[in-house]
Amino acid sequence: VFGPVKAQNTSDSTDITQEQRMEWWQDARFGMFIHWGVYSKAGGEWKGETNHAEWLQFTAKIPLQEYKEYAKTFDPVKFDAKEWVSIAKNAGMKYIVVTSKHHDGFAMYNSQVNDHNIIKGSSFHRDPLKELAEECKKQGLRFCVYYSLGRDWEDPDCPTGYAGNIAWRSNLIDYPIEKDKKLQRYLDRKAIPQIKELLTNYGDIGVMWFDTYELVSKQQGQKIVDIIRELQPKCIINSRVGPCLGDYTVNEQEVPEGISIKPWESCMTMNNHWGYNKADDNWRTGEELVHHLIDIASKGGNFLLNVGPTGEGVIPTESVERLKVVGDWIKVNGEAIYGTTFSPFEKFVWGRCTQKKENGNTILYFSVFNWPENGELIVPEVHNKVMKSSLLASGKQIKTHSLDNGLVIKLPNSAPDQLATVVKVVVEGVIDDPSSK
Ligand code: H79
Repeated sequence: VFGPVKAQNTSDSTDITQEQRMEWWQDARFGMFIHWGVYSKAGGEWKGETNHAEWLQFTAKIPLQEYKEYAKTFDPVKFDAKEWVSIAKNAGMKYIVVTSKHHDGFAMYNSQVNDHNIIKGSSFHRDPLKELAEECKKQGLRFCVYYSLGRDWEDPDCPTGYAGNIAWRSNLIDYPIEKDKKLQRYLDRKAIPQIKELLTNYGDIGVMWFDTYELVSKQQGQKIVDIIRELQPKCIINSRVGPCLGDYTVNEQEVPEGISIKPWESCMTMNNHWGYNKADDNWRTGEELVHHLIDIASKGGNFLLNVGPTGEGVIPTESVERLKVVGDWIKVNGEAIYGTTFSPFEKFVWGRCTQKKENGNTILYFSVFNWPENGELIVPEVHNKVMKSSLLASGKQIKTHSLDNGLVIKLPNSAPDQLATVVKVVVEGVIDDPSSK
């Protein structure tokens, strides 16, 4: 897909365009987020409180030395990279994004930068990122890493705190010079060397997924972008590397209302926590997840769905069950998701649409959430000639006819798929997208 790349040290002068870099990602549409670390062992429970998760060190106010002692007992003996990657693959996911270092500053890989890592600071002595990277390669998924950039509770120079008590740098007229020097020291001593390790020792990294840059300046973020472009020009960078930087924007725990033609992603948990919380049984249903995936695809975005494996290294069965529901649906209906682009219509009350262009025609995929009582779907303002229409799952032909105000699709009396039935309609030519109306 990509021609020869010439690594240079600014983001704009590499020979690979952003569009080329984003190609696999835009086709992929669906990935697995994995929040896993020392905190997973507690399962959210600390001294009787049960509402902690990946923020454990902060929310339970655990002193660094005590957290380091706790890390030494971390020993996820049941961790099996092959199992995790298979679960993602069977769910129809095309990439995984795994926490290489969360806010606790603990590297979940073999880092030479300091001892706060899984090889030197835990009982595990294996490098799960290496195992996951190799397994992804075997099974054909892209390996991507999460890195907490602007928050690190191990490094004395990195500003601590959270969104509630730290202002965003862009809102500060005078960001104190000494604080900026400290942040720079942390970047030079820890973050940048670790980013280089990740980009050097784990083969191709699909995405560098940064989190929390609140106090990182545009120049500081740009320098990190330049380093990544130099080491791996094909690596995609999310927007949380610094103000107004990166290849695509991130939405956390929400899906935007409308369509966006610029690349974007929604990351979401299946229950109320990112990291494993054994007391949290507020699970979304498989159906909700399927609908989110379709909704996001219809708006031109990617869905990054989270799992929080246990301290033993096991993805909770509740998550696996739900991923199976999504996987079973996508095995039959994946054509309506992968390689599609955003809907040419505003969203419908009965469902969503994605599309693909092919030989001068447009393939429309209508995913029906709410089956119409009269068996008719109305698609307003479509006057293109219909070449073919069928149910995607069975290939069964269905009838359509045109009215002055649009296209009418005749459906069977009841929904063949309770989660979402996809109707595939091939029309001649193109359909204007809503932004051009
Ligand atoms: O990694 C996940 C979160 O830990 C991280 N981003 C996602 C992908 C994140 N960092 N900051 N935030 C999310 C926003 C801050 C949330 C908080 Fe809280 C609300 C901090 C304190 C109150 C969540 C709830 C953490 C503690 C309680």
